[in-house]
Amino acid sequence: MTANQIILSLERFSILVNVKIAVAIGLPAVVAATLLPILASVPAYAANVAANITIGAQSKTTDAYSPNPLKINVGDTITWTNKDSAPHTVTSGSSATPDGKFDSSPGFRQLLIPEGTFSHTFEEAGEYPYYCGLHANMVGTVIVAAGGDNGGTPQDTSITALIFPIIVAILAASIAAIIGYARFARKRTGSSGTP
Ligand SMILES: [Cu+2]
Repeated sequence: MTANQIILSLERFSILVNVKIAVAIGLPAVVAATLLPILASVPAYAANVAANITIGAQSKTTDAYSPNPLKINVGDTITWTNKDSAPHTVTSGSSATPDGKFDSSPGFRQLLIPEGTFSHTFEEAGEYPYYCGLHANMVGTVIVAAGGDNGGTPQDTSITALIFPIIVAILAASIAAIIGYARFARKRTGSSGTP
């Protein structure tokens, strides 16, 4: 091996090491950036949450609506579907007294018929009791968290939700590449300086 060949192989080794360093830093950064919003549950996602009025609901109480309680985040929309064969309502309030926050059937003009749906978006955190205007024994609660994981509610996986991790991943990969290149460039200057 000539001196030039040794230097060349050292340089190749140096590139290899720096690529490994870049991958070692970049890969966990990409994984972390992808998992971060899932773990932190960024509250900006407007999730669509499905709920049902269950079969035989009129003879039920806290199990008439499912899931119950329904835990969501601010900005989420719940859509109730009447899976029962009888008409019902989704009316906010307690003790059979409406509080006017939401109602599938104001004045009982439009009942939730079988397979009928009613949607409501929750813009404020808090607990929202509701009941059926026809069968006051049917009761449920929506619990809206100010932000973050409220447990059990699937988050939106649309492209909007992916933008943040993608930006973080690109930034992390760029930083890793710059660090890797800087180390390589320094070693290269050092090896050419000493014959
Ligand atoms: Cu009912």
